[in-house]
Amino acid sequence: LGLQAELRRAIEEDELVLHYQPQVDLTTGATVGVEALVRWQHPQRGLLPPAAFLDAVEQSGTIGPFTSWVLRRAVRDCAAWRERGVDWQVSVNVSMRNLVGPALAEEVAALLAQHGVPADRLTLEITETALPADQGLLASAVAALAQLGVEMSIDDFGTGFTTFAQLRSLPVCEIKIDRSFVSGALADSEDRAIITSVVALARGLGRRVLAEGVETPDVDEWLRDIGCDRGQGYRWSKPVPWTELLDEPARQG
Ligand code: G
Ligand code: G
Ligand code: MN
Ligand code: NA
Repeated sequence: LGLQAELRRAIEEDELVLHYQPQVDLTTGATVGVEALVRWQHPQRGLLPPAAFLDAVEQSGTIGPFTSWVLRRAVRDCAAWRERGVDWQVSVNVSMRNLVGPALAEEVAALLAQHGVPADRLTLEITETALPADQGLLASAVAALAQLGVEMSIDDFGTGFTTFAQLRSLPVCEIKIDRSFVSGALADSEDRAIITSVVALARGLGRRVLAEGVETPDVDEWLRDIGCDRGQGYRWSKPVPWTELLDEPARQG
């Protein structure tokens, strides 16, 4: 069986699983959101990380059904923790192909309504590993989602192709600083210069800023001092099933 056929089966047979990693408000230390990170529970090869299959998903034309599965599961899980009185946002990674593909906003609106989840509890993380073919299509897709009240985030910021013009014009509410700048920031003045500048840029544009790859309390503290809003990383938790995050709330300062 080729990888593409296997992937189609994986989606149909529910072999995919979502792990979640906390996103923490740096001023309070409270978990305010979780990022959904997909894994594939492969019947022969065990639990596979996204790096083992995401390229194949993108190239095989299954990114539509794949992302639909992730969105359905993430919104369903969000409804389940809301039932327990937990008000986390949930962040889902979407590819540029999903965004400019057909009717993502309609699909998302139907899902949120079905599960009674408020639109502002869902964040879509957009990774721009390649420039989208059509800026107009991108702008109207993002506008339609923003109109619903869904939040959008630019993932891996600083490693992709987002222009200042796009940052200014797209109704994106969060900038997510790539972990390559964050993990070793205290030992690297260039990383610190980049992070400080992105935090200032986000503030000036009225956007939220999240640093990913926060591994230690001293980086957490430095980010808080320079006014970064949120953090994500091993400092709080690796990605785990959401029920484990309820059992072990994020460690405090
Ligand atoms: O969990 P891990 O660190 O192995 O994730 C590696 C990469 O895979 C991350 O950069 C993330 O953006 C991507 N990824 C994880 N889950 C999903 C998903 O559900 N959809 C998409 N499109 N990408 C994902
Ligand atoms: O979509 P994104 O690239 O942001 O996905 C997060 C990825 O980063 C996941 O693969 C996760 O396992 C990884 N990750 C999460 N926290 C940390 C961290 O503190 N340090 C490092 N090196 N990787 C992390
Ligand atoms: Mn992400
Ligand atoms: Na990232």
